[in-house]
Amino acid sequence: MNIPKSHPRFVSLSIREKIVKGYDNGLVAKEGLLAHGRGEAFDYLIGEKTTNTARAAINAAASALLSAHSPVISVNGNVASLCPKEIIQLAKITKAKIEVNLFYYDEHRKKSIAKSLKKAGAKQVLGTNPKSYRRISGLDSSRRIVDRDGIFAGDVILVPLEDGDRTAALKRAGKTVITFDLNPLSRTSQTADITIVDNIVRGMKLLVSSCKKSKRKRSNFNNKKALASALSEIKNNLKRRTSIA
Ligand code: PTJ
Repeated sequence: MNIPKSHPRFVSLSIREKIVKGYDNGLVAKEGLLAHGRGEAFDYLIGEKTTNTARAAINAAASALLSAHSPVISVNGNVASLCPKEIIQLAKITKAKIEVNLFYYDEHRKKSIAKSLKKAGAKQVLGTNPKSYRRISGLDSSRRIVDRDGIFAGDVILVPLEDGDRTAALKRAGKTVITFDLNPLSRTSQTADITIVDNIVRGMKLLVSSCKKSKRKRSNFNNKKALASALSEIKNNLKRRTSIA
């Protein structure tokens, strides 16, 4: 659909079109369309802009990625459709590996995602070679299958738009977990070490520029405090916009 730039919801509708295109191109799962709708609702609540709390989380994530020994960016269908360019830029700056890892398991979709990322400039995309498959213990979903040279061996893992089970399993495996999740109440948000409560479309761009500026410095980021602050930002935003809140 050709959305006129003058439309008041142009940005949100354009992002929606990216997901629909990703679905049409075989990258996004049907369920990914629903997940996107949930994200849209939370984006509305935070005011469709990057909050101060999200900026602090982005800077902490940049430090963690730059200090990592073996960072990995986990990519699913929604992420591949929404920000392919930024995934590749981030991987380059942080020397991170890119791995396709799906919740709704589908070998064909995995390969399509890897192909699309390579087309966008990725040199190597892990996660499609069965000989390299390893299992993360304590996880029943297909997300337990990871690449020996990627998530399995990694120490700092960026898992955007993730489900809570795997975040917990990755933590149990001793990894530092960074996520993008617009819902500060989700299990992933609550379980990760660093939760960026922002739309990945905005946040990934900022994460890339923060990595460009950042030095490897320790950050004393506290995720529980940041999530409480994200909820306050939602409350304050609602108060500003309504007289009944
Ligand atoms: O491609 P697959 O098979 O790996 O499936 C990917 C989805 C996203 C469908 C799968 O991981 C899933 O079902 O995720 P959930 O459990 O719905 O969680 C996705 C979370 O991401 C939700 O809390 C949404 O609010 C949030 N979210 C959705 N869109 C965005 C987002 N967060 C940041 N930016 C977005 N654009």
